[in-house]
Amino acid sequence: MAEDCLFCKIIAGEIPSTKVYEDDRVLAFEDVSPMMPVHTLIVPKTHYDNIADNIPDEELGYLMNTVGKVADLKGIRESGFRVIVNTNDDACQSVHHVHVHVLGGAPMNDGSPALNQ
Ligand code: DGP
Repeated sequence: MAEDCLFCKIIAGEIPSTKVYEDDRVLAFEDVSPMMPVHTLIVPKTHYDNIADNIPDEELGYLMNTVGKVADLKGIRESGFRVIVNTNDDACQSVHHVHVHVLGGAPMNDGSPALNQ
């Protein structure tokens, strides 16, 4: 657990969240400020600052494979969804614990706020 990391505190249950999926390696929970009808975040329980933080291949693969589980749980596998991993300042990463945004539940295009947020 990294000191002063918001998502580490959510993982530890110190800050409440609306859980979508959890196992021993990852937690998926609803974004507090949803940009789409479905907006779920997936985090590894181990702290990494961002996707370029030398995450072991197996761990990163597990994180990304959780996307499909979340899509099923949220009912958006067939309709479609977008996955975003903001990284550092130019991409407006605000929480420096790697997280995958899963966005869906309505049609998107290339000008979607989900890409321009
Ligand atoms: P990013 O900009 O990629 O770092 O996204 C961080 C997301 O985290 C942002 O969409 C809002 C969400 N968020 C921030 N604080 C909280 C919180 O306390 N609880 C939950 N559920 N989500 C949060």
